[in-house]
Amino acid sequence: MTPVGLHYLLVHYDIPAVDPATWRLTIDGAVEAPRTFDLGTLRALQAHEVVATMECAGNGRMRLRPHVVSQPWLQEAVGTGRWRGVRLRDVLATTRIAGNAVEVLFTGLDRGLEHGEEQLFARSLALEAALDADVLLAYELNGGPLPPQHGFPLRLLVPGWYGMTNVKWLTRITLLTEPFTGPQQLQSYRLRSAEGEEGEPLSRMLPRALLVPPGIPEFMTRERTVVAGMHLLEGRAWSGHAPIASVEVSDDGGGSWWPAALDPPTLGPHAWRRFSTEWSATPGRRILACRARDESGLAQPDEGTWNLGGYANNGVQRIAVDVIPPAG
Ligand SMILES: Nc1nc2c(c(=O)[nH]1)N[C@H]1C(S)=C(S)[C@@H](COP(=O)(O)O)O[C@H]1N2
Ligand SMILES: [Mo]
Repeated sequence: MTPVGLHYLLVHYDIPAVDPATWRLTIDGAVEAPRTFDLGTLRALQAHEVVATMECAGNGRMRLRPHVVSQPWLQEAVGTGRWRGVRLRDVLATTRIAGNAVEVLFTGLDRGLEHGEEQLFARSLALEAALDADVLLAYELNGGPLPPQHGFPLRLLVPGWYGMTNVKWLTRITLLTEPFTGPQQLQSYRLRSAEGEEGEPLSRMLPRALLVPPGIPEFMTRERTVVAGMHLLEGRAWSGHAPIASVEVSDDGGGSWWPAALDPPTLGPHAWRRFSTEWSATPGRRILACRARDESGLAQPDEGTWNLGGYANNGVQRIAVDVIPPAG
């Protein structure tokens, strides 16, 4: 589990200051009767908990060449939280959805300018995906109230999907009879190789494995130093498409690989899996790497594919390590 203060943050505009006493959630659009909920009414509904790994679609962007100007993530934009709230489908069941509804639009309270347009952060989901039993309107994270920076008082949580799906500071849920065409849907979060292309929308997280870097870092380069001998290497692996099938580790930058052991999925189907392996470190310069494959057959590429937004770069992690002889 990621402690709340160590969970990454991605905030497009400003964190809104919300008074929980006057906050309301509105359900409208293609429904029989629009509905409004206050926090107390939502909390009185059946609660549901999901442990989910969330990763920003821009994680790994800094490793793409040429450089893409946006949030310059290396590989830190991922975290695993215990989210508690109500099932979206239970909330939607309090009114009748029109037969011609195709999408559900989620609108946050945060306002800003982007793509030359003033907007509230808003994203949609296909109705079928929105009705999944693990899709939550979350009001708690890791046993405490949702902190302001993570969407207080209520956020959407769609396990397995890239971060942008999980709209924070929810104020409105609208049933749509036509696909949403707002800027966060049609301009951002699409895989495009050139300007003007329509592109593919991003959805579920691609597989990725990350090692806990062994030894100690050098201040500037972040390269590691370890003493020769046996070391336990461990890390976490996840995919939004299917359970992790295998993780492999290398100490020669990916020339040769050996399998790591996977822990059982004790945190449930939507959380990362721990992996570990023994490493016999011999003196010299080593490049550690790891790569995951999931049960749908998706595997990490050596290098991610460049795209305009710098999204979904799940190229393998590489860690430079100087292995030094034991003292004396
Ligand atoms: N309302 C709103 N929701 C949002 C965002 C935002 O800027 N505004 N950022 C999105 C993005 S891009 C990501 S990666 C996740 C990050 O969630 P976290 O900050 O709680 O980790 O929230 C998503 N939901
Ligand atoms: Mo993101």
